[in-house]
Amino acid sequence: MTPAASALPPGDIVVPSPEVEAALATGAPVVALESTIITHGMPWPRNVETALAVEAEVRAAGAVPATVAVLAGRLHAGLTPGQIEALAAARDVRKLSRADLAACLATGGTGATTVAATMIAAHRAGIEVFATGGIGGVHRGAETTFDISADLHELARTPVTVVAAGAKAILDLPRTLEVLETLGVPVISVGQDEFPAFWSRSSGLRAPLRMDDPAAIARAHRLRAALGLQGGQLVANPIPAGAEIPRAEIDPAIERALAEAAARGVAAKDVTPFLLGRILEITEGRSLAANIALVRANARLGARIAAALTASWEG
Ligand code: PSU
Ligand code: MN
Repeated sequence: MTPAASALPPGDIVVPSPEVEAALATGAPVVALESTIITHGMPWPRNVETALAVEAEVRAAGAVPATVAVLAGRLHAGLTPGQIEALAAARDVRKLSRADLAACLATGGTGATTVAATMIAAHRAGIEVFATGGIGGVHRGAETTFDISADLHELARTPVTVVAAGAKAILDLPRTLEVLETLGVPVISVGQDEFPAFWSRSSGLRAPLRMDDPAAIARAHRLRAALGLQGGQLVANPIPAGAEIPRAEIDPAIERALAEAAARGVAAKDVTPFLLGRILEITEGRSLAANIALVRANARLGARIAAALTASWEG
């Protein structure tokens, strides 16, 4: 009897769905998806509809979706529709980042994974590509609050290629790009030179890198590993043109939401969900429609990169 060992779950720490397990065993493309966007990023029932639609996008593009979450102390990569629905409907689900993941497993809790925690789970499971909406970054006013998302540090250390529509425009985008550069994270825009700003295609900032071909992005992923470099890549995919909210229209909503967050003293993990919720109300749902369109587009691109990773080197 070794009490310490018996406290650990049998097998690997990440529990793949049968579909994900089969795909990984045969080298078929798999795309990880996060769950904080379901529990903290969108209201019911659009959250569950979106989660299922995003999975369908991955499948339609020829890859297997692996939505990541902690359910009753087990870290899952690949959920059933019923599990996604239960998570989306649950109240008081924890928001798990690098700091909280093991604690949630240890206490048998249920939690949704952020970009950082989803990258950790994906990597442990052997999944190399992950699609989401927008990563966390340097918050405005970080010079006094020190609020910088753990997502940035995760990109610097965990070798997963993350497809996002840039960083959310509620953040300080120039400083977010500066920190990513300091951490040695490749930031690759797709289809345009500019770094996209989540709801808008334009941020006014040039992305450090541009690659329009998913196969080149896949090769760069492999070459980073071959060079012995830690960490992943951030692929910045602009929101589809027909779905975007131009900056001039979204900026006033962002300013208002930020002022309200400051007035109410919203801090730490609550900042991003609060801002997303208020911007949705202020824009009367337009921000949510844009968010859904961009996540779906990112799922499609993620599937193409995952397919290229499984193809030959020339692929
Ligand atoms: N993208 C979205 N909606 C979200 C998030 C991303 O479209 O809700 C979540 C992600 O899980 C990301 C998190 O990791 O917000 C960032 O939170 P924070 O700023 O507290 O690190
Ligand atoms: Mn934060």
